[in-house]
Amino acid sequence: MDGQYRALWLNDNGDLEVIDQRYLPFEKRMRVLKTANDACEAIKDMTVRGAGVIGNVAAFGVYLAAREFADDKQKITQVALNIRSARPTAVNLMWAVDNMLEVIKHSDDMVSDCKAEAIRQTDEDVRRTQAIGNIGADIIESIMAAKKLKQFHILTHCNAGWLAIVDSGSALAPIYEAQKRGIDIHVWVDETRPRNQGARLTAWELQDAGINHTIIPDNTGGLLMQQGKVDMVITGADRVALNGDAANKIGTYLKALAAKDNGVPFYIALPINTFDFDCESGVRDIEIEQRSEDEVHVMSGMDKQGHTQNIRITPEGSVAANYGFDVTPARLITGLITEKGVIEPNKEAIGQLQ
Ligand code: RUB
Repeated sequence: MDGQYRALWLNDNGDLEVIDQRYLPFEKRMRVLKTANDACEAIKDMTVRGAGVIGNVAAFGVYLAAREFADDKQKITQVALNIRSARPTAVNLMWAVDNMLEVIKHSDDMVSDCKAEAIRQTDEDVRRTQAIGNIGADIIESIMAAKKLKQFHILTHCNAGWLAIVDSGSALAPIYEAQKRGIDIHVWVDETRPRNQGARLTAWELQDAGINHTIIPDNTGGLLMQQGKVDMVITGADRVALNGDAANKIGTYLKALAAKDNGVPFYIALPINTFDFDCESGVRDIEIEQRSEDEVHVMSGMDKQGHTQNIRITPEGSVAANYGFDVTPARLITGLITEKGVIEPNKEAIGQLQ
């Protein structure tokens, strides 16, 4: 499993190597994860992020545990459960670890079986994102035909590209596919405070792919929608409940409200393993990660000398709140673009995917 557009791969020593996303877009630095604890820390400190990739790194983390603790099933299981709780909102993490635990339960050769299962899960994501790309690009084409557009303006929030899920992303997959089909596409990229996954990661991906894009402060989307400058909003998701409510990066909900008010289609793109079929109501039940307030107080960037600097942007002593995600109610979502087609955001349609 290698390839230009993967955020993780096994190196020649059988260790997991990942792109350290904390240094992008200024530096493409790799980090080698040799132990299960390395994998767990990489998820916690956001060396890797994005629901899909978090799940993949967790699966390989369990393989690394199998390599470390040989035949000690109990220890491997305990370490796996620790990885499972590294971040609370993205359900792909729990899905991936639960599948690994199932393999462990029935395995006589845990190293080889865990490795095979982690590779299988990751390769499966590649097929999922390709299908999402095709289905999403069909939607783009049909909106363009209906509105007789020559250029298509699409707004996205956070990063749901190949850095988030191998190897063409969820929300960005239709954009990559549209580019392949020769569609003239322009992307409004929400900066996505406080960690700026949009400004740093989505912009980096789109620039690398030669896709026309404009970075906008998070509060700009509503104005652009009022002015008719957005033809579609598309984001990824970290967990979608049985009733169609969708958790994604903080700020997504406000974009969905603005889209509804302005008649702009609002789509969520996700692989089936981002559904949480046990969660009846997303707004009521999805746990929202709260992160350190330092992420709000301190910004990092590159100075004129090319050195990464952290600077404080708030008064010393002020308190900050840092909710990582919000939940967009199903009633604001036009459709859920999955590898199995566009699903209506309601219990009847989602329940059939189980
Ligand atoms: C990432 C985020 C992304 C989804 C995309 O948040 O909200 O939109 O994870 O999911 P963070 P996918 O950067 O805090 O992990 O992996 O399916 O594209």
